[in-house]
Amino acid sequence: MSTAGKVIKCKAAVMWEANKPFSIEEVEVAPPKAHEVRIKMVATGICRTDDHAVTGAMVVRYPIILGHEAAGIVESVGEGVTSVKPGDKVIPLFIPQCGTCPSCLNTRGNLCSKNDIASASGLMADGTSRFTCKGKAVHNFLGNSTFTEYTVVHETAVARIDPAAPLEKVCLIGCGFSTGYGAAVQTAKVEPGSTCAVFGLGGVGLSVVMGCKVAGASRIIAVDINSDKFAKAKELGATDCVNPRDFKKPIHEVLIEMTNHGVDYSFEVIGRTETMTAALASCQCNYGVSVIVGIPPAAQKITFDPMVLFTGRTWKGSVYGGWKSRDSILKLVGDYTKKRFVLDPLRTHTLPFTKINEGFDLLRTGKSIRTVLVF
Ligand code: PAD
Ligand code: ZN
Ligand code: ZN
Repeated sequence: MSTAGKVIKCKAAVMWEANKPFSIEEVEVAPPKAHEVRIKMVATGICRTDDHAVTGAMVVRYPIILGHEAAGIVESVGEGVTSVKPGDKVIPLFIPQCGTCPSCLNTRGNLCSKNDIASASGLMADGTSRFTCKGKAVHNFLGNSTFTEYTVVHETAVARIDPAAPLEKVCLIGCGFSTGYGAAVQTAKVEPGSTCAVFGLGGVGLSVVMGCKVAGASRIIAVDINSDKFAKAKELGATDCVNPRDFKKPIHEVLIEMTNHGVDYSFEVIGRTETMTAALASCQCNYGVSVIVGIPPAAQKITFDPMVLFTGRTWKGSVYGGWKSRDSILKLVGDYTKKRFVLDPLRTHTLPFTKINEGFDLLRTGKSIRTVLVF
């Protein structure tokens, strides 16, 4: 029997307040309104950004259903939706692409102004939620929410993909892989023969390493305080691995010594202010480029000597790897199916969705790269 137009009762992992375990609850998911799409989730990765929302490092409104790195199948569509139809395999997008805002219209932009990162409303465009639990409205996360059997997103925040794509793998294109890979090939535009330093070797940082390698970097220095991450970094293209805890001097001095003058490109893929300034100081003083990929922790500020930028360095940020989300998903999934890059090394664990708390423990204890939850 078709569920279109009806409220669906299903399981979701609800976060009622910060720093608590996820609670698997029965929720009601309302039908999609005009220009919205209801998706049946098949697989979702666990990204550090979800954990930032748990700890308060990223400000969100509770109760909330987190998750933003997923793949699923369209269950039904609201009035006026033309880009996807029921049965289509899709990836929901945590950065929409409306096509009409300044960033969407500019060839260099990708952070659509309809994004919900800074505003953190947790609501659909009409100011309401499609989720309720125990009679209470539940917020969405970045217009996405994938830790649920069904979700509703705006049609500008969903992309149809090749029906042959394996959803438990390509879900990582929804965030971690594309963010890291794009930061290297698109935001920094790493040049052949250059030297790179990647701070933080989680799923996103390792994808930066892959991007630097594809771009032809001759030296890729992987930096992490957890040396267990080094084997995989080497497998994916790192030429050197450095643990800042093995040195008495600051890590930027270590990197400057290793490269004589500093790296051409550095990437902060952790989300800490001190590593953001360390990554900046590690790049060559005149033409070095440093990219912030890690989410800036809420309410923290950076103070730095402007001489660091005056000499010529470039400091920039990168959200979703600089990709225009809807336009790029089809190409990224196509490149994956053509084996232009790998995703398997990023997925270290696969768990049933209901074991979500176990998945977060693996991330917090540094044991996983990506855990994929399957429904
Ligand atoms: P992760 O937690 O899997 O990886 C972070 C890595 O950093 C781990 O291996 C840690 O051991 C390491 N680390 C922690 N502290 C230090 C330190 N002081 N020095 C060196 N290494 C350290 O996270 P992830 O790969 O899922 O995400 C990384 C960041 O990127 C995180 O802040 C996340 O929120 C952000 C992100 N940004 C975007 C975007 O669009 N910009 C998208 C997705 C994730
Ligand atoms: Zn993410
Ligand atoms: Zn836009």
